[in-house]
Order: sequence, then C-alpha cells, then structure tokens
Amino acid sequence: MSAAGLADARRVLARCDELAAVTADPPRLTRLSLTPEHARANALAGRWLAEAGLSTWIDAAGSRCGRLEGVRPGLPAVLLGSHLDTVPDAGRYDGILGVVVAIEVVRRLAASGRPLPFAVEVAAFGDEEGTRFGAALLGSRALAGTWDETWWELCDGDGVTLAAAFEAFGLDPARIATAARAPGDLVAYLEAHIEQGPSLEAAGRALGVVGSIAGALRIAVTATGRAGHAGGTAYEHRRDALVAASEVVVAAERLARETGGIATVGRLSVWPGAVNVIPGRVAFSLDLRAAADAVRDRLWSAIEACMAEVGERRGVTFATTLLHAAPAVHCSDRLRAAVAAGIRGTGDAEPMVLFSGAGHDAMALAAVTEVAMLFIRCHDGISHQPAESVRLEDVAAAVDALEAAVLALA
Ligand code: HGY
Ligand code: MN
Ligand code: MN
Repeated sequence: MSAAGLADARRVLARCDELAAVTADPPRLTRLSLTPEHARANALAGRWLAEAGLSTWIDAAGSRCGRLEGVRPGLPAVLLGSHLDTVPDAGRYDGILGVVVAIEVVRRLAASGRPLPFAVEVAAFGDEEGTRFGAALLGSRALAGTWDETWWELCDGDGVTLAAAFEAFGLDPARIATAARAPGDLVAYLEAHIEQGPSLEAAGRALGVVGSIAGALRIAVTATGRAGHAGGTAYEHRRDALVAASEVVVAAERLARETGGIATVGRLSVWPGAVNVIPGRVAFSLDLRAAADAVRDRLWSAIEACMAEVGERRGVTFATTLLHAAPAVHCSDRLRAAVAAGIRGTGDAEPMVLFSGAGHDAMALAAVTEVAMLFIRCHDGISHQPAESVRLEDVAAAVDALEAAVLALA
C-alpha cells in the first residue's frame, strides 16, 4: 500500500469522523432524513465535492449530488454513491464510508487530468434506512424514477408527514419527478459499503464483490385485544394483545428458519403500558428478507397464517401495513467484472463473491441502470451500532479498487 494511498484513506476516515459528529443525540450517532443534521451532512459532502472540482447540487429528493464531466459535456454518467442517513445510535461507516470513498475516487479522477468517455457522478442519498418514515430507499428511488406518491402521507414519530418534512427542508414535493434520471443518463451504479457481516474477516480478505442483494419486506403490525385489570381478570376472560403478539414474534423466527428467510422484530410498543393493566394494544415491526423473493413472500404468508390462528384462539385482531418492499437484486456481470478487476488490482487474485443480506441503495438503482457493489471488511461483521469499525489499509484498498473499477469501464 503506497504512502499516498494511506494518506487518502486517512482523509476518508477523518471525514467519516467529521460526519459522525453531525448527530441529533450526541454522543450517539443518529442522523435522520430531512433534518438539520441531514442538511449539515449535505453541506459537508458538498464542500468536499466542490474542493474536488465537481459541480454539486441537491436534487429534488434532498440527495447531495456531484458531477465530473467526461471528454465532452453531457455524457451519460457512471454513478457512485451510498447514503448519509443512519439508524438510531449508529456506527459511523454504514453508508457514510461509501459516500466518502466515492468522493475520494472522483477527487483522484478529477486530479488525473484524464477525462473519461463518460461523466462520473456521486450521489449521497438522505434516506436509505427508512428510520424516520418507515419506507426505505427514498432518495435512491426518487433518482431511479420509482417514487411512490403514497409515501407523502407517511408520518414520523412526531406526526410530521413526509410532505411537510420536504417543505421544512426547503424541497417542493411537486418537483420530486425532477430527481428521476432517465436510463440513458447512467452507464452504471457502483456502491462501496461495509459488508455488515463476518465473511470477509473470516476469509482474511479486505474486499469482496457482491453477487446479489436480499429482497425485503417491512410491515407495521398492530395487535388489538382488550385492556383489563391484571388482578381481577381470569385468563379465560383475557384478550391479551402482548401475549398474542409475543407468540407471533417467536413464531416469526421459527418460520424464518424453516423457510430459509430471516425475520426481525426491531420495535415493539405496548399500550397502555401500566404494570397492572392487561395490554389492550401492541404495535410491532416486521423486517423480512430472503435471497429469493418467492422465499421472502412464503415467509410472510406463513406469518400471516400464524397471526390468523393466534388471533382466533386469543380473541385478538392483527392489522398489518406494508411499509417497504424491495425485490432481490442480481448485480450485473459486466459491473461485477469491473469491481473484481479493481479488487485484483489491490493484490487479491481471487476476489470473493458475497451475498448481501443487508439492503442498499443499489437495490433502487437497479430499476434504472446496472448495479454492482464493493464490500469492505468490517470488524466482527458488526454494524448498526457504535462498535462498527474498519481498517485503514482496507479503506485504502477500497479507494484503489473503486477507482480501478471505474477506469475498467472506460
Ligand atoms: O436494513 C438494511 O439492510 C439497511 O441497513 N438499510
Ligand atoms: Mn444500514
Ligand atoms: Mn447501509
């Protein structure tokens, strides 16, 4: 690894640290879409893109964008990117590292003085996680032209609609369609991202190329029974929403193991929430994923059947709302070959191919262009929490590999 490469990697990690300080609840890192923290992160990324010599703007969905022209103005672009938003109490590399690595690559390309047969753009998406409004991939779906007009009525935890949040951020919901790129605008989408799994570390590799990304469903579930007195209500008279929901939560794991999918309940709320009152209502989230959409959908059907059986037996009704659905994505052979060439250039002769259980903006971009992803080793596969960490030399290798992948497309 050259000294220059390590110096670039130090700049990348220092910028991830700078972004980690842009948070709504210090000392934890929580940066939600369309908030003042999002605006500050957009400003930092905008400064770095401008310093690299790119034109830069905020698109109609609030994503920070930058463009380096090719041999002549107006050429279709290779798009590099990832996301700047986080989950609550997040690590500082999920999404953010991919954005900063993309900015580093385009800085190098601009400084080389060798224009390419395509433009190179960077997109820093503002809502990949779906933490604030429940639906995910909002920025990348706007850019891919697959915005869903029903999203405008989605509300955050304070009852603020997505439309109101757009306006508060200085965006006009009526202009959302102007964020969409035509298929002819883009040559490819390449995303660098931490693996968020243990495979690269277990294999002693710094980098890997993604073969495919899991399909996902996110569902909001409400179980409604009847509140009652904890002391005076015998079991045969109870319609306990929490015990019913708990049966479904435990069954979701069992059914996922049986079907080959994976199910997670990340959030659960109980009403009225008093120690001496039988819960009358419970709301919980379901996050379902699988390598194949048919498996994902079979898992969801099995959980729905479980809810019907438990509800019937316990006198509890289950209402569900589908918040997010994303099909499984196969990365393009052409772009996987470019990413693999980039990895080989870093000295790894046999680039490892990985399945991504984690979702990414690349899933949305697949609607408008070919996509591929470069995975970066992260310690113990830890992600979505502060212990997320990467190695300096792996970040240096990632910048080299992504730059080489772009050049391989030229
Ligand atoms: O949920 C995911 O897989 C991603 O971190 N948004
Ligand atoms: Mn994430
Ligand atoms: Mn991510």
